[in-house]
Amino acid sequence: MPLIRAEPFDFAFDPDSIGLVVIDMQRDFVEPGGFGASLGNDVALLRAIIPTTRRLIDGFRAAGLPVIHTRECHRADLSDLPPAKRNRGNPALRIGDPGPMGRILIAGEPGADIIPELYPIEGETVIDKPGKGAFYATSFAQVLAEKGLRQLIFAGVTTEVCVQTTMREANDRGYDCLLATDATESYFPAFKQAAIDMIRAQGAIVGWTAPTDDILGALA
Ligand code: TIU
Repeated sequence: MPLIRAEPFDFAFDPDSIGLVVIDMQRDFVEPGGFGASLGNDVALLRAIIPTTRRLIDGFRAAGLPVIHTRECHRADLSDLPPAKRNRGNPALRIGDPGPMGRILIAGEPGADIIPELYPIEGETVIDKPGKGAFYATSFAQVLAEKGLRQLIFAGVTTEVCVQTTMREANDRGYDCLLATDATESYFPAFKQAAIDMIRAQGAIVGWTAPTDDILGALA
């Protein structure tokens, strides 16, 4: 089996069962005026990973391997938005409120869509998810089974929230998970580093980590 040079040790993979999962690269998280900014965050930090994530996506596309995208968003009637989530904290705008990019984190609104730089191409699956994890209340597990995927490379935002939650969900379901360290970002650099450290600690207790160049090198 081919190997990705990774931490805490090399990641052996089967090209027939590996896919890329790009988490929540939505305008609402990486552009001003969206959900991330409404929580008081500096979105500029997240934009730095766009070129690397693009290279990773291009590498999977060139190798003919699946790319799956997720979007954190809710129905327009908010029926899948628990009050506990809507009311959390003291944001400038709550989920469902009108903002400069349409209603915050609502499916179909411009802000909830994936940024143009990383937009899915025809044939790529997009999973809309009401939670932080991609398995909760979605068809994600079914899509992975249909595609025969057992090994998942992760990119996207934010490292310690939706990315880590989804990796933990996947790990418990028996998937091998690897995080692309330079194609993920947090509003809090210390949290990104802590998430990376805790994912690969204890002999890859949640999964592996590797930079994009090492992932692409192994695919090629
Ligand atoms: N706030 C934050 O860091 N993240 C989220 O709310 N969602 C995702 O991580 N996608």
